[in-house]
Amino acid sequence: MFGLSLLANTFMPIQGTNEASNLDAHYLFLLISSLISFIILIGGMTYFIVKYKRKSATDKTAYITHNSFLEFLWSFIPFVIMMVIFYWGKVIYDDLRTVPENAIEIQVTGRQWMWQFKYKNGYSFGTKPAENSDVLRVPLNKPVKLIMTSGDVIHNFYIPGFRNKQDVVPGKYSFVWFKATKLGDFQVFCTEYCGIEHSNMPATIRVMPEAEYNAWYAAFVPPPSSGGLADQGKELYSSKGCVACHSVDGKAGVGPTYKGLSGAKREFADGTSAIADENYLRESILLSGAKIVKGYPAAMPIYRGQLEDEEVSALIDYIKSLK
Ligand code: HEC
Ligand SMILES: [Cu+2]
Repeated sequence: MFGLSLLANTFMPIQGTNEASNLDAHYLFLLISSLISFIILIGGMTYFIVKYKRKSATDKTAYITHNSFLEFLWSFIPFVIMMVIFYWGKVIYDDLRTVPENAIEIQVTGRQWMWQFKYKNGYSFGTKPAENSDVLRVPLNKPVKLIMTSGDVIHNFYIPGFRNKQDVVPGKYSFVWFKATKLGDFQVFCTEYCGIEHSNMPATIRVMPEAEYNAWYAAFVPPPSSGGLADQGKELYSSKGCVACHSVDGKAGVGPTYKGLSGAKREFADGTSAIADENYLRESILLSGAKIVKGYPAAMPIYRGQLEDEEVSALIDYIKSLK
């Protein structure tokens, strides 16, 4: 496997994560096994065409109907190869979809035609020069989770160096996670055609030594008026009236408490249940009627159209901070 990934590294973009090396090895295995099958198949066919060409009108070939052993072999061997490819792919896929617990979370919003990033400490920037343009700083060897949504159409967040790619869809959250294993700058592309300036919305991810990153992160002090993401959420919790029905200390009010809500299993009046992840919280806030928590009245107002995307993200971050 290691040899394969090393070989791939000679003609593929630099491998910035372990996942990138694993994916490359898998890709090369696919490529080489296809190539070998191709040579055996086409080579064999050509050989037989020449060897058993009908040489005269009376020339007759042997009357052969089948060969069970050969037929078994050419079914079973490809089957085994396919299962190896499948299982190997599943292991890599599971890895890409399972975010480590301690991942640093950063909010990402795709817009026509730029990316906006927001850190937990409240630091935010866009990729267009006009508005405080910056690079996305991340520490080396630490898992990072990007929680992504779109302010308009579907975009796609692709980091070739990490082999990580995910649609960014308006109205819901999607994510990518990575643990960068190489220092340096990595390019991000939008890979979902999103309008006339589609090719003009790149971003850069800068992988820094951990200490350097931590110093940079700690140096940012949010203006007193805004605070970090969760602080903004806390502010909205009062100003938007959530406080009237939701407690943050575990006591039930008109609605359930926020304490311990994030990640918990929720049961609904119609007998179904779900885990309170970001998409669930978002739906609960914007379209409260969609799922009614068991034991509570359908009393929550609909906030769709009342809250900006950024405000929803801040509220969710606040709820997540209430362990
Ligand atoms: C008038 C009272 C009321 C207000 C105001 C209100 N809610 Fe609710 N909320 C409820 C009730 C009742 C439920 C449970 C029934 C349901 O699921 O709709 C609920 C459910 C929720 C849930 C799902 C909770 C769970 O345990 O699964 C979330 C998240 C939520 N509200 C967020 C908010 C936010 C954020 C605001 C402010 C922007 C807000 N609510 C304002 C009454 C309210
Ligand atoms: Cu785009």
